[in-house]
Amino acid sequence: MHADLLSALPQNGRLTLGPGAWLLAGFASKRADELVAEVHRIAEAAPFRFMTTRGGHTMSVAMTNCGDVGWVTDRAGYRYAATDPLSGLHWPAMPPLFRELAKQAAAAGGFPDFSPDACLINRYAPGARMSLHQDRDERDLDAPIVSVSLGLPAAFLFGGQRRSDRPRRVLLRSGDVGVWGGPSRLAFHGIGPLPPGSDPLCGPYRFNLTFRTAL
Ligand code: MD6
Ligand code: FE
Repeated sequence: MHADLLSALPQNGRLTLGPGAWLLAGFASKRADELVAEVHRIAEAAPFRFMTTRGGHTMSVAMTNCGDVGWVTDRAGYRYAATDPLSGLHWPAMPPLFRELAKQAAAAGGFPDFSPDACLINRYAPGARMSLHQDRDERDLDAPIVSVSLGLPAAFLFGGQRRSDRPRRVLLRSGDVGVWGGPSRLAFHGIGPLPPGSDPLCGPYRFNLTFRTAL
């Protein structure tokens, strides 16, 4: 692991990443096994797949979705879609546990009225990464994003409002939950290449659930 990672965060502590952006350490730990079981159930109906960007680049992170709409990308660009382009069927429903956890985390981060309609599920294998980006495909940018990490640890890169702002690095561990809104809602962020490892719950993977109000 890189020496500059902030890894001294106490279990159940909270770290302020920026104005309106919090990391709640271990917030989801107690339910992690149930969350992972739900991920596997969702992936039976809507399998993980490697999507393509508008520029024709295949992403290294495999993705699926649950909820009323799901985030998709292909040669036409990024958007939210009510159906899975692989099957033409609606995305699997958001499990009640997902919704409850996301609402509780948002409330703990100061956003008491969060009502997510979309959950993007990312699966990282060793070497998979997500380059710096902003989440700006949602209609209501006043709503926060809640992000749940499961499985192998990864380096979260948290930058500023400009792509050129040098990001800080924070270690995301299984059970950590990010709550992210207000002035930080459009901050650039990404995930560094996943180091190899074996997690008792997720084996060779890291899963990330990001809850949004998209519609
Ligand atoms: C990930 N997360 O953790 C990717 N976006 O795998 C994100 O891109 C993200 O964690 C917005 C807010 C929180 C996030
Ligand atoms: Fe993001």
